[in-house]
Amino acid sequence: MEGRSKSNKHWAAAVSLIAASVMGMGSIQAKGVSDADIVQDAATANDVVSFGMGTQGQRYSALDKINTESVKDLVPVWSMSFGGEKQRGQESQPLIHDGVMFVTASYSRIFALDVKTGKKLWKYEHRLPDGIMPCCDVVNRGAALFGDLVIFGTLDAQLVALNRETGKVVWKEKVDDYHAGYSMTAAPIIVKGMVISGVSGGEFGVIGRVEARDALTGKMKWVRPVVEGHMGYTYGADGKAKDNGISGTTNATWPGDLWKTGGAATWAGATYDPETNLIFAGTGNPAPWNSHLRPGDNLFSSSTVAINPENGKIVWHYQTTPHDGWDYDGVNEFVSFDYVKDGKTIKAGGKADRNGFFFVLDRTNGKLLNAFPFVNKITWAKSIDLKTGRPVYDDANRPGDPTKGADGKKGEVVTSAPSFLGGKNQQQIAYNPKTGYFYVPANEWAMDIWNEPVSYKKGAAYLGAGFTIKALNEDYIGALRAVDPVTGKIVWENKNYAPLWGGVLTTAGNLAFYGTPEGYLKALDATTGKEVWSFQTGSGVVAPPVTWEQDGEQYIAVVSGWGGAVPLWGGDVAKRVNFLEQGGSVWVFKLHKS
Ligand SMILES: [Ca+2]
Ligand SMILES: [Ca+2]
Repeated sequence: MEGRSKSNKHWAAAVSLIAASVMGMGSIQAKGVSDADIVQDAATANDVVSFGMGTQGQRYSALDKINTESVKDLVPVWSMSFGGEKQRGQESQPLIHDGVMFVTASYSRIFALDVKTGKKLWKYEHRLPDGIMPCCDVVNRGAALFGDLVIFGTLDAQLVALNRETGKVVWKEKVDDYHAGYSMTAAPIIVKGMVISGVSGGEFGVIGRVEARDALTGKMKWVRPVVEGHMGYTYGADGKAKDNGISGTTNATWPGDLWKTGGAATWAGATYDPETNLIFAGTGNPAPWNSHLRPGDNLFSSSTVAINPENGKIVWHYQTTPHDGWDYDGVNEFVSFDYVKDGKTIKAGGKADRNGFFFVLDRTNGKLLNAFPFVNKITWAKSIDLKTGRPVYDDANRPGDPTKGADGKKGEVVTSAPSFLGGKNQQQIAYNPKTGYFYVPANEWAMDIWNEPVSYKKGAAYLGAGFTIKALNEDYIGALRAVDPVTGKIVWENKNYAPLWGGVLTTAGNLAFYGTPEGYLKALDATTGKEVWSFQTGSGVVAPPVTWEQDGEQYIAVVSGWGGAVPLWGGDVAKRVNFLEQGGSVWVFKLHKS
């Protein structure tokens, strides 16, 4: 009887959806990717319709046909080149829906490919103007799907929505002025029919913010700046902006006018937790880098900010590096998970911060539950005080004030670890609920850093700092680490010569997949860290792998193409890895026998 009544209910729901679409009522939910598809993405194996393989960002799949035993039979099915002379860093996560892969590439390109054959269905190349100013290579991290649209951000700070079947532009919105240093590299996410996006440009004194637009039309719903002092807005049907409250309290944590060019770029986008109905956006460094110009915490820079999607207001924030002086952007993804301690389950989130500490927060209120180092060397702080939630600074290790230097132009040089490229940077962590571990692509490196005088000039680098990055060890920089969020212990590690720059995928098959700049896609035993499979993709992997099921078979896909921030900013490390070759392709794998 129960089965009968269930199917009746499904039938009724289907009829009402058809009716709604026939009558032009309701949204486009009956066709293409719906809000429900996105909210359930982590639980549905036959598609990947969100960045993070679920908006909570766990990058976990319950698929286990590919496992520690069978993975030896994993072979390539096809590979497709992004072509052209435009290679450079490929940091994109593919999306999979209805047998089609949507994958972005360097220079604001996107491809639609048949997932079983790699056949190109369409390609869109955004026309980029001269004079774009991406700080850290011409990368893109992925698209969002909603209804019949595929939506992505471009290097000239636009959002573009294409018809997923034809690749034709449906809407295009300018987000901001690329002449002022704005660009977009993050994958947008979809929350309740809205496309949620951030901005890049923290090295140019932009204003970090989170925007929500109607995903079907591109029209603004709200904007929330993440630099204290700036007004947020909501937008009515007429498109007119309405004041929605200032973020924070003007000048409470910023001196003078510095908040007007305060940085905190939201360049890595956001995650969304349907259980608490909160958007978690990471924010970048306060601008400029020279911290002596801006005494105070400089909210909401270098933080995780929780935003209510219904009204665009900040519900809580947690600042991982108050008064940052090292370019420790707090943009790294905040991943929702169940934190089980002393028999109690807490709705928590985990974040492997650029500053070298792993933070566990109560995701309902932002309270600190645990914090511990996930790299071997941290110089800027001695620890994170679990009572106050604040770092215990080592004041001697803050780069000096240039006005106190011998010539008034260069502050005291300090050696800081991690380097500003971070204990972890854009390469995404994964959480496996079966092992209870987070998998963190970590890097061990330091930098000599010093401060210099600087003033804001539109479109010019706004750092007030000089630096050089160096390795800490001869034999490795990168290390994939399994960390236990409860004990704060590194359970195992697998070292890598070059710095790791690609995200992680973990599965119920007890595997952790990740790529290396040396070109390998690897699978490790998720419990022990032992390598069980690897494949050479022909160029460095700096992107996160995904998995899904197609016609009963489990597939893995990853993008290959060395680049990103390391070759551009890496100093001694860039020289050390200058043997790595560029590329630009996507690889798809499955078991050759099942
Ligand atoms: Ca799915
Ligand atoms: Ca930065």
